[in-house]
This record gives sequence, structure tokens and C-alpha cells, in this order.
Amino acid sequence: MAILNILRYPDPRLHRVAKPVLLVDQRIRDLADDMLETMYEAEGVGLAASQVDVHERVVVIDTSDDHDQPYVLINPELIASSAEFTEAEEGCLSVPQIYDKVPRHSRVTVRAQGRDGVWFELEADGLLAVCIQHEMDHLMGKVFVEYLSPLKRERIKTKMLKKTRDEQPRR
Ligand code: K1U
Ligand code: ZN
Repeated sequence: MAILNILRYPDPRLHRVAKPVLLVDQRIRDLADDMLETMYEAEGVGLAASQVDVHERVVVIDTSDDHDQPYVLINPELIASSAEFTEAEEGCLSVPQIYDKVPRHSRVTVRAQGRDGVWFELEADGLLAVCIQHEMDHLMGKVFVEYLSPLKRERIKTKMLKKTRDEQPRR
């Protein structure tokens, strides 16, 4: 297993649209395992393959307190969503230390293939529902800051560029 590099906003690679996984093989299982390890190490509750510069439809999520309920969603599709919306505070491992509210469906049903390639359905509410929608946006090349005002987005972009620059080792 390996810890993968997480792309940081505004890296243009975060806006690539992920392609469907044609075969759930050992390469994809290894990717999912590495993504779970990377997500736990970064103290996140979700991670999309797009964030680790792999542009295929793979997502991992674990919103449990004990980090013992991992979901691997390959080729996820939303098959139902509530008319009711919620506005939860979101974060993103690609936009560290930035949190803001985004409107999301309160409940969703997602259909996806698991680590074994078998299709399953998952009904979700609360943080799990929010996280599924956030990760599926990543697969479409969308980062949560794009729901915010242009002014907020510009401020976040400037802050992230400065943070990345300040973290570069000096010559
Ligand atoms: O996709 C990602 O970057 C992971 C992201 C998932 C997410 C969390 C919360 C709402 C929507 C999506 C994170 O894990 S951010 C860090 C985090 O653990 C967290 C942040 C806010 C609320 C709960 C958890
Ligand atoms: Zn994110």
C-alpha cells in the first residue's frame, strides 16, 4: 500500500472529467486500497481518484467514527435523490483548511461496483449523502469552491497559491 499525492486547488488537473472503469481488476483494487490509506492518513472522510491524478471513476468513503466502515464506489451513479436539500459545512482535502456551506440533496441512492466488481445500491443521508455528492462532483471535475461566490473563490485561490508557495523548500 502507498500514500498518494493529493492535488491541491487550483491545480487544473482537478477539473478533468474521469472515465468509466472498464474492468475491476487488481490495478483498480490496489488503487482503491492506496486511496483508503491516503484518506485515513489525511484524516478525511472521502477521496476521489481525480484528487490523486487518476482520472477514472473510483471513490472511497468512510464517515464512521472508528474508521471501520470503508466504502469503495467504482463507476458510481446517482439513481435517486430527495427533493429536500440540506446545507452542510464541507471541507476538501484538495482545499485544506477551507470550510463552507454547500446545498446538497438530503438523501441519495447511489449504484456502484464494489472492490469485487459486483454492483450494489447504497441509500444514504447525513454526512454520508453529502460526501457521496462531493466525491461524485470531483469525478466530474468540479471542486466544492465552485459553488461559492466568485469573490470567495478568488480569495481561496490566492490563499492556496500562497500556501503552496510558502511550503516549497527554499533554495
Ligand atoms: O473529497 C475530499 O476532499 C474529502 C472531504 C470529504 C467531505 C467532507 C465533508 C463534507 C463533504 C465532503 C473531506 O474529508 S474534508 C475533511 C473532513 O474530514 C471533514 C470536513 C468537514 C466535515 C466533516 C469532515
Ligand atoms: Zn474534495
